Amino acid sequence: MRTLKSANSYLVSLASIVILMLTITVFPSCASSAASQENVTIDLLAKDFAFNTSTITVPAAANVTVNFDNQDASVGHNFAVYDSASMKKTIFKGEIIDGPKKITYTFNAPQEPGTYHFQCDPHAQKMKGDFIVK
Ligand SMILES: [Cu+2]
Repeated sequence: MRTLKSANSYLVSLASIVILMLTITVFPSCASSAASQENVTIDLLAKDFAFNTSTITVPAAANVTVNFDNQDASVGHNFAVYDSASMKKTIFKGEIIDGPKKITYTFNAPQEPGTYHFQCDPHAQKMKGDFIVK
């Protein structure tokens, strides 16, 4: 009886140690994924009805800052991100500003890596590109 009891308490201690070790092993990965939310700044220029880039790449879930510079006088441009060119899902839609003017947009990149779509809403046929999340 007594040996059985001590064997049981030995098992309980062993289980506690295993749980503790699992907790220690799992927790740092949670901490590092939270810390991986990076800050990214993109300088984007709109001039002569064109963006200065056709590809923007950011890390997943990044805090994105877009310094947008519309240099077209009396023309309204913006920056917007969608799931695709068919615009089924809006990731971010920036305010349209008439140039010459600058504006700072901030938003969170999608968690899911993939190739998304960015554009200027009033000129989506010409002013567009790939918004890549890695
Ligand atoms: Cu535009």
